[in-house]
Amino acid sequence: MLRVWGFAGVCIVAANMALADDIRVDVITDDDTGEMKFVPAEITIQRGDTVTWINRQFGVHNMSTYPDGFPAGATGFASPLLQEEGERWSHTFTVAGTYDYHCIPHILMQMTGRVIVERTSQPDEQNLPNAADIEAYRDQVTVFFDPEDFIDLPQRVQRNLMEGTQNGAAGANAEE
Ligand SMILES: [Cu+2]
Repeated sequence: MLRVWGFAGVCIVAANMALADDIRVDVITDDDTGEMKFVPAEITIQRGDTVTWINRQFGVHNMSTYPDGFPAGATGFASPLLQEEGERWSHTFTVAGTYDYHCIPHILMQMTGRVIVERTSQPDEQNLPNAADIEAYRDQVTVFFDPEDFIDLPQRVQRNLMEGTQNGAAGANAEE
């Protein structure tokens, strides 16, 4: 009887240790429904925390912030492609605010996620993409989509692909 108790105690300690600082988002390809998703799609963490995305089965995915999808003063991210089961990628968040990201190959399947670091951002606190941000994003998207097909992409993606139409800069274009 004592031995059984001792064994159970060890298991509980081990489980708690594994959970500490283990902030995980599963990258899911659901073969039954055809759904591709990040689970959980939204998480709230603290500054300094590291999030690890884990590909749960074979399937080509990545995690990229929209150029206007992270707080000004922070850096966005663009992970390499994950493919094999168990492949993972981590990012450490040091600036509070909202980080909206998506999987570039599955833009059309609305494979999106959000990380909130301590609190959500006000819209005017988000990064105002410059030409270099937009060019880098364009490079990511054109790996999977022809520029002539950009018109079919979700609005937020299109907005981020076009220089000079961002937030404050929109006024200049509105005069056309
Ligand atoms: Cu994907």
